[in-house]
Amino acid sequence: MVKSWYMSSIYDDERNELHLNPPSFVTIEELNAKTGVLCWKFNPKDVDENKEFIELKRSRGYTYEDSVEISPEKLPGYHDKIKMFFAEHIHTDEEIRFIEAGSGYFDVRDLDDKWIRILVEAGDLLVLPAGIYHRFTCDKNDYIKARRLFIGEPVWTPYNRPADDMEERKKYIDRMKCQKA
Ligand code: KMT
Ligand code: NI
Repeated sequence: MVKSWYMSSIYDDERNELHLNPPSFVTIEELNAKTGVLCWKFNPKDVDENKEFIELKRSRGYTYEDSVEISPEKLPGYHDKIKMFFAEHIHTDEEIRFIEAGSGYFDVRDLDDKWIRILVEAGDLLVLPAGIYHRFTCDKNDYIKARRLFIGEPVWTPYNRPADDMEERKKYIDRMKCQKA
């Protein structure tokens, strides 16, 4: 299962773990309550035969999927893309990633605007809700292979912060505040 923790805001290399001192871990239940992020674990070797995975895709409407490999050798335009991934942004739809191999960090903001770092590894399925501020970076191993899932025709457009006036951002905030109350 994913590990997550509050991040230090002082760093020179985003590929480090960047714990606070002392570290402040976040359980997956806390992560969901604070941000709406969802996660599951599946064996990447037989995920397509896994009834739970199949049912999850069906019930959440994940009809589209493709696969991306991120490493300096495998991804054309790696340096520019990595910069884009790490710029804080939102999407108008869920960002759904199933990690097939390798590892990396998704950083998400909680409602107090603090960064929570999520380490994803092979077998993790992560769903970032529409409208959540987030970013992605490889870790020191510089390699991740992920399946991208989507509800219907995929839209990957990132809207860099500030995007507070966007409808999906407002809806996300309302939803999270409701859940908290
Ligand atoms: C994204 O949208 O940030 C990406 O697709 C890259 C990360 S996938 C592990
Ligand atoms: Ni994104």
